[in-house]
Amino acid sequence: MTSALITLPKAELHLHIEGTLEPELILELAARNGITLPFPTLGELREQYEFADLQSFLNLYYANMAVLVTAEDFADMTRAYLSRAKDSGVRHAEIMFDPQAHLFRGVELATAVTGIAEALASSEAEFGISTGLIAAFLRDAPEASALEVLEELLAMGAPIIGIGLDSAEVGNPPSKFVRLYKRARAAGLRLVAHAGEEGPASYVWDALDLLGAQRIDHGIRSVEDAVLVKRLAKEQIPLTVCPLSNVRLRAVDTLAAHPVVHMLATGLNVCINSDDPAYFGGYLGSNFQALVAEFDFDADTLATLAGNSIRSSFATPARKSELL
Ligand code: ES4
Ligand code: ZN
Repeated sequence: MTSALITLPKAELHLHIEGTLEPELILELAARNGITLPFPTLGELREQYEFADLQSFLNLYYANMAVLVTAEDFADMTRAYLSRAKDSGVRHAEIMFDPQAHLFRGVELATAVTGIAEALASSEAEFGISTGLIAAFLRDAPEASALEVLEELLAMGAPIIGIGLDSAEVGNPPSKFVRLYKRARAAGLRLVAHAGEEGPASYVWDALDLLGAQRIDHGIRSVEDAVLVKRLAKEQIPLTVCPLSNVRLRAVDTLAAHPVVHMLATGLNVCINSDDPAYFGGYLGSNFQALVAEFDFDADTLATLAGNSIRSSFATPARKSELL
């Protein structure tokens, strides 16, 4: 990444903290916690990082979480991300975590929350990155589970700014989570949702109209519906696009075939994000670099993408104007 691209202030708005677990850290944490992994060497583990679709990635992503046991593990993972994000010129990060994925394997909510929150608390001082934490709910689990976990997060005073919806999209439409989003809205939380990654454009409509999502994670399949594109452009709904993720999970055939250029040309509010950077070939800088290499984006386009990320964030107005 050129120094001009690094110094351009950027916000990362679509990032799963569990997706930043690098293979080296996975092995280190496994050793620290006395856990035997199905792929015990770096070489064997790395061989697993070829994905046919979203589900094949999720299988490895959930399996690798087994090494996260103590609050310190969560804090170490989060600090490692912030350090790498800083190298990509990230100045503000809204970080998702999967509370249910930890609960379901017997790790208490408080362990995950305190560990992540501890690292985030020193992020501005240590890395110059302001942060927000978003609890993402598993759409392939029942809504009742999500509601229960949200109540628990609220009761413990977890420092979350919003909720999201992730995991296996197809067959788990936004309509399944109307009560969850209603409850989160009543609690004053911000609302985002994955939609239109592998799922159809109708899921994007439903995330907006049934859930009240303020931001759409991915949203790339929106381009299949011209009426939807018009609406997204008119309302400037932020779409957190993740180019390397889409290539690695085969949501697009090649980067050259990625709709990001078309999305920008139709006036959509697009920003660039790394999603699960330890799994998809790189952090925010690598995503920008890949776009520059493929599409030869000029300085104006890069400034638009970076500016969109800041404007679409939930940072305070003061922080936004500092970064714009
Ligand atoms: C995810 Cl790329 C992606 N899509 C849906 N859910 C996820 N959880 C973590 N990464
Ligand atoms: Zn995602």
